[in-house]
Amino acid sequence: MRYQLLESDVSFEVTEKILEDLKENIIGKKVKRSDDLERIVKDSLKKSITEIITKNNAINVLEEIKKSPKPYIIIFFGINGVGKTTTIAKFAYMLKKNGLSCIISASDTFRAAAQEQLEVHSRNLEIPLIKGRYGGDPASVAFDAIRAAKSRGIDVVLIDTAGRMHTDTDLVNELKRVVNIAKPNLKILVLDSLGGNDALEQAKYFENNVGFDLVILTKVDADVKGGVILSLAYELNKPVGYLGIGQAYDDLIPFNAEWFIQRLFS
Ligand SMILES: Nc1nc2c(ncn2[C@@H]2O[C@H](COP(=O)(O)OP(=O)(O)OP(=O)(O)O)[C@@H](O)[C@H]2O)c(=O)[nH]1
Ligand SMILES: [Mg+2]
Repeated sequence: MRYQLLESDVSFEVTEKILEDLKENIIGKKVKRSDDLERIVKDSLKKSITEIITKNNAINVLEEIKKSPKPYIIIFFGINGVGKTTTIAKFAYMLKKNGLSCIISASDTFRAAAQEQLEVHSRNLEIPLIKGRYGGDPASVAFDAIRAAKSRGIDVVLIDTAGRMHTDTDLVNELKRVVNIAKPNLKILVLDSLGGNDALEQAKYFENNVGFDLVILTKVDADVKGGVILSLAYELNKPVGYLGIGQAYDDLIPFNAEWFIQRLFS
């Protein structure tokens, strides 16, 4: 059992906690048949996992947006290639489907192709985009997007940012600056589920340096169990709000604890 949990990228601490719960639940229980034992074990696992995940329920972003003053500002960040830009396009699509207007701030002025990548999405989705100059100031792009949203009465501003590793002190400081200027209502950390427990390390790093409210876990369509979701909840008190399950615009789904438990033990 321990091995199965660790194999699913559940961190050591969380695995220990789940097994402790299990021990407590089994001791003193009369087991008549082996069926009973299996059921007790399954129930105990489900209970402790559900407890961990639902301890910090993700906020309902759509509801939050609807009841907040316009524009509601969301910034997306994370390390290189995790799927930030793609996730923003999916997020914009979801907003549109829910009757909310948005504008995208292409604040990744660091990677040459980032602006063009968003331009394609913006055209496909018919969503306005504020572009930046290559090498330009990402905070000023965000500032322009927010100003445009205010003057056009747009509901939501989605800010894309350049991927950064913790070794990029300059880029991390730059991210802090964008956050200070844009004053986002919501800070979303994008994590790649293929990164396994490294994703937890990234989360700790971003939490200590910038802070974040919600995780979007991408590439869950790959054959991963996503045990990092448990670690995020248990060790950082951070909820996963959405999962990326493919490359199409509608491949973003709200996180669901039951779905997760089924997957973990399938
Ligand atoms: N299968 C799958 N692929 C995804 C998912 N999300 C993103 N991708 C792919 O991951 C690759 C990187 O996505 P981007 O959105 O460019 O990632 P990024 O974080 O913006 O990258 P940088 O801006 O370079 O840091 C692309 O090929 C995406 O299509 C997902 O949920 N599932
Ligand atoms: Mg990008």
